[in-house]
Amino acid sequence: MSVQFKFPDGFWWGSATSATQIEGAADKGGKGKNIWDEWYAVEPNRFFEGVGPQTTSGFYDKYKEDVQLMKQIGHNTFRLSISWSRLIPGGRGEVNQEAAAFYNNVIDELIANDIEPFVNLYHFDMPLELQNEGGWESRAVVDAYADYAREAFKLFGDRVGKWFTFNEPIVPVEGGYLYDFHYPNVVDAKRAAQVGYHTMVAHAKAVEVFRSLDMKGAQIGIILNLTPSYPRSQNPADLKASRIADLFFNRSFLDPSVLGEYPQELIDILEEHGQLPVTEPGDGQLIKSNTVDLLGVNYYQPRRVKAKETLPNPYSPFMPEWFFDHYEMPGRKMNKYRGWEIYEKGIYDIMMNLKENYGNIESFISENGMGVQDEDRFIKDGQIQDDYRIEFIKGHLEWLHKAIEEGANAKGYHLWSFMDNWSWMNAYKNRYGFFSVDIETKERTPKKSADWIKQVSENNGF
Ligand code: BGP
Repeated sequence: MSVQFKFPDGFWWGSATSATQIEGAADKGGKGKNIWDEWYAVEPNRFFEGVGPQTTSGFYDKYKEDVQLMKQIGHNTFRLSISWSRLIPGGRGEVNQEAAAFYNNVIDELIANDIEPFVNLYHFDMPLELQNEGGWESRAVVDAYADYAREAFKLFGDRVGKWFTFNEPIVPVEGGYLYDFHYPNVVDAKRAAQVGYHTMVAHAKAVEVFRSLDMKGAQIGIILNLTPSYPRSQNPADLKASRIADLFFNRSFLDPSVLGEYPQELIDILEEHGQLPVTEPGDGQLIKSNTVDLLGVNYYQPRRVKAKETLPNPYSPFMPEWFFDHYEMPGRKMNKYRGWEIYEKGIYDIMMNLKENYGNIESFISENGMGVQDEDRFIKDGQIQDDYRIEFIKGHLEWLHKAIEEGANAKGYHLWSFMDNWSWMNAYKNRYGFFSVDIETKERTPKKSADWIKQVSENNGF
């Protein structure tokens, strides 16, 4: 078979998941409650078809089977997250030994099957008790997180070589404190800025703890969802709008975690509008001294931006949208199920930006994927024929390949996700997996893309 797009030796082929979305057993094994358990208990109707985080793919009970499936399709790497409220119920204090045993078993099972575990410490899942103390608005929670990270490093650090502090830290800021799609459903930009800032401090503290321990050459990183910002035109007002959107949604985490500093223009905007978060002496140095080794990039869609057509009402509460409007580019390609634009070249633009402006930091695509509704429609010969997903992945891999050829330091590609799973408010609406999962029986069935990725991993290209 001739391989047109060949990837570098040792390229990481795999997929990404998160604890809340795949484990299930939300009230088993001594797990404490997190904000998803609570929100579902309070407002079940906000979740698609009323399905909550108790109903997932059942990885807690089926991880051995899943590791075999990963192996069958050629994964050499796999991302999971640790559930903080499972490992340390309540968020502080004693480790739950049942949870430690569970994660030990999963990690050992992966390694025994030549799949390198990538372990993420936080994927949107604040323990409820800590949320009740103020969540990321509280400085004490930042310290609790650093203690939790220390426990995890000590428990699993002898075997895990790739660690991540956070997945998409901007999402809880947007969802929980700006746009009402995560608990605690606050809409307040100043509080959002505090949450974002404290998350960054928590991240830097965890990196500091990591570097104080003997981690046997392991790397530590962060996973950011980068949405390249494209202006409607090259006129100065559109360019400025696009630059500001980029500051808020990409550079607010990218710059401090990779370069050790917030962009001055972002600080100036927040200061001018009285939105700066509360800081403590020493924070700047902490962030500066604890930049990451490795960057995970989640890429789904770009952001298209134009200058505001009308000035914001000066009496309305401050929002990032004071500075830009979204723009629907005519003719853009869409994933109509998720309502997200598909723009494969975005992956190349991100990688070139990292190369040129972020010291060519070692990176990988830590999530990319296509959520589709009612995939059973596409069953033929007993298999979901998800050619659209194969095309989607190929399109992105081609641009990733080009970036690597031009010197980008990209080491791998993880699909979101290994199997269909519970996707927050959308629950089971959009399916993302290489494997479909029957919600009732938990039976896994490979889609056509599973067979395809096996070939790709074996050939290290396509
Ligand atoms: C990312 C998250 C994942 C996953 C994915 C798909 O933002 O890290 O947890 O859910 O998006 O998005 P959604 O589930 O909203 O369709």
